[in-house]
Amino acid sequence: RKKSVHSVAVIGAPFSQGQVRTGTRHFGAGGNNMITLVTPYSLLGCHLKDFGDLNFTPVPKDDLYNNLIVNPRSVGLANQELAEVVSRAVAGGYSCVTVGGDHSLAIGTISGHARHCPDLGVIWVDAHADINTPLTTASGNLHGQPVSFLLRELQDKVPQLPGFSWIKPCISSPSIVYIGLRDVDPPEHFILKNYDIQYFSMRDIDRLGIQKVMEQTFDLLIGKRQRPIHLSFDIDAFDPTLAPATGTPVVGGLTYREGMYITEEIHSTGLLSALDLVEVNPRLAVSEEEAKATASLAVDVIASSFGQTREGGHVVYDQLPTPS
Ligand code: 5AB
Ligand code: MN
Ligand code: MN
Ligand code: MN
Repeated sequence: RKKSVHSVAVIGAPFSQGQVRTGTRHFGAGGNNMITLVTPYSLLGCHLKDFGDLNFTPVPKDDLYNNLIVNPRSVGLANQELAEVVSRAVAGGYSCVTVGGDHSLAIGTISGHARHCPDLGVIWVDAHADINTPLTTASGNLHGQPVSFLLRELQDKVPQLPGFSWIKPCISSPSIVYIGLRDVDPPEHFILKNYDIQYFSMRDIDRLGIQKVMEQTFDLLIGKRQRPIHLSFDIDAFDPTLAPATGTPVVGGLTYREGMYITEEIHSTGLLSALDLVEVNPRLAVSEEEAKATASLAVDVIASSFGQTREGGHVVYDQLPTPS
């Protein structure tokens, strides 16, 4: 296993306008959540820089696009601001953790990351493919569409939304691999197949096991050459029994062990350069326990991505006490 002291920037992106439920914004990196986040980091010996919660510029009159797409200008501007912060953090030598917020913020984090690391590869862990275009979405929610704005191959199918003109599509279809899919809309399935985008659905995980899935993921993304990894982790990839406090839960998700295996293996590559942890929404929990369980699962994902291991080797302990 590789071991290195990371400088980790933690950015709170309390942003929820990519979906219609409120609440996703209340799991930021700042405020009370910092307490739970700092503990595992300091244990891991990471140098932590807290960027606090970003204050996104509000857009007062943000009409629907096409009578359907919700908050396009707000989502566009917030992501433009987020991309700026992420690219500065990455350029400054930090690995960048963005705590959401809804998944539309991956538009900004991946754009910002790619400005400094144009060769990055994306691992998208999610129940959903989030690759609807503004013309295929049924919900109108931008958290179900971020990948469509980022993929070069798809751009002739994507209209220009108000607030989105700054976006330069920055990843090619061979540079993204999905893990955990189990709720894919028909147009999304068409896109995945037609553009030859690689994915491991829950069915694939059932068939192959998580170990082979990770092996094949790395073969696809870093088999030919080393490159920075952007992990975009939607908490709804986990089974809803583990992560109930999220907006679009889907039965039949990842177990805790599968989730930890994914992040441990990603850490072991030594290539993790940015991480999004999104769609945690304590307001949707029916009890305090549900909210806490979901948040603590999110913390485990982050800590494990940066070196916390189940076998305990991440804490430096190299001398046994001797009886005197
Ligand atoms: B999430 C759906 N495909 O487009 C849509 O949580 C769900 O970021 C999107 O993965 C879920 O609205 C977005 C039905
Ligand atoms: Mn998602
Ligand atoms: Mn999802
Ligand atoms: Mn969701």
